Amino acid sequence: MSIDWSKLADLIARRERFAVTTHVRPDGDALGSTVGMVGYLRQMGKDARAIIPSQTPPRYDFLDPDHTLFEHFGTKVTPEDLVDRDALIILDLSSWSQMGDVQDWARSFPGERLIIDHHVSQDDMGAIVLKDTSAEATGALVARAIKALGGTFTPEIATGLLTAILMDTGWFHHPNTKPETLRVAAELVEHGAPIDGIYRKLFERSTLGRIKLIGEILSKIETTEDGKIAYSIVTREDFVKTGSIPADTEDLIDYTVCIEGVEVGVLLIEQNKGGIKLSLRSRNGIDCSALAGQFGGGGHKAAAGANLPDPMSESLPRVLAAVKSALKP
Ligand SMILES: [Mn+2]
Repeated sequence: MSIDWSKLADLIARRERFAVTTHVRPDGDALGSTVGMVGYLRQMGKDARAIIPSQTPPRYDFLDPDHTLFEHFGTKVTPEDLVDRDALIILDLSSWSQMGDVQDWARSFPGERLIIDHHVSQDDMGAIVLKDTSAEATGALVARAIKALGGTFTPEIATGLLTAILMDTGWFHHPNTKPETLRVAAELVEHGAPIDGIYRKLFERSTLGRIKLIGEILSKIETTEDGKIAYSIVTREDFVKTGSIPADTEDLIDYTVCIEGVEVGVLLIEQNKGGIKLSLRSRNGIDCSALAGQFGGGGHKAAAGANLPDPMSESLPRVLAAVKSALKP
């Protein structure tokens, strides 16, 4: 699938003051693609601001070393501060619910909206939609857009976009990794993205709390259905006991599918505000996006998630029942 980027070029030509936003609990692709898009808009002489709906996880602070780029909606920036924006670019999401606290402002935004995304699930968000569900990362789409429109990869832009691609491909081991992924990554490295530095920043700066949280999750993993389903849970008590925070759970779902024979991995995380964050991973073709959809969530075929309103005691059996029926031929 290749996207016609002229709609993005037209929007950039028509508008001057951009807000770029992404999803709640932003990951490497969300933040990295935001760095790339804001960098490109500024390169085009535009006024561009990065509006992030949740606090930036500390492990990604290298993407904004001076703390001048990411503006946290609700604390650092309010809707009143954004009345001059005339275009909104939405990255790495296609459903209102993924916008968190930004949702109300974005819904009533009077200017033009444009979405760049690779997720399957989709709401009608009244936007120009530039989507490729076969793309490995939104950051890869932003990289292709910048190339197509004749922009330049600065070291900052290259670092953001490479981080996006690395995280959404699992550092090139997920099946979404294609020859083209490696080519664009090589180009980003040539333009100053430090792949070794990015690795150290992301994976060799764990807090003791996160490492202890990994221990909790591993010690609680169970399998069922002849080892085809592996699941674990994180309770609020686990955060307190280990000294970790909810952002420390990123990627820990991956341990569930490390076990031989597991086809679906499930992780349920109690949220501080109440309710449960569900993460799903699959091997052998089970559709996680459809499974998450049963709970009002979405995502990709091999990786998806949802927010569940009910407590662990009700949510866990309900999710496991849904996964079991998805396994049935
Ligand atoms: Mn993504």
